[in-house]
Amino acid sequence: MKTLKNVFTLLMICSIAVGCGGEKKKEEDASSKVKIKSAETSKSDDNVANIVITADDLMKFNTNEIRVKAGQKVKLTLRHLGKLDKNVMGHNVVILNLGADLGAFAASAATQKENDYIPVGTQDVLVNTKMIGGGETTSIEFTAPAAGVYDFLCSFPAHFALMNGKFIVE
Ligand SMILES: [Cu+2]
Repeated sequence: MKTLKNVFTLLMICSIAVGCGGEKKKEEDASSKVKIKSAETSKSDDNVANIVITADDLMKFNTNEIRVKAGQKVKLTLRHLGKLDKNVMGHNVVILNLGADLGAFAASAATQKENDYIPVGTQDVLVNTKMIGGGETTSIEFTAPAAGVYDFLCSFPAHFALMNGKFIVE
């Protein structure tokens, strides 16, 4: 009987300990979400750069710099934290090839609504996410190209003036 009681006590302690652990983890998750202010590179797998960029209804990315290593696998996630529709405040991330002209590309892209603002047959784009609206998230995966400083932008009309940055491959 005494043994049974001991086992029961032990079980109680275990479940309390597990319960507490769970609570703590939730708090950590919540705080890590708040901290996403710049593009973060996850170190969990050295060969995968896990980049998260956010954008909002104020026509802004949360960062103007992304850093990865040549040949590294890149998972690029764009989160639109705003509320406005894709037709009004659509956002994407377009990384241009070296040598592409940001202003010229953006001007051309602005005329291509039916193709989600990516010029048909363009040679300027290294990779791009799809265009999303408020509350949506999209991801792409690709292999980082040769070392260099690449431009990235949102190609929704007129957004590139505020929504641009450097994709730096080391
Ligand atoms: Cu945009």
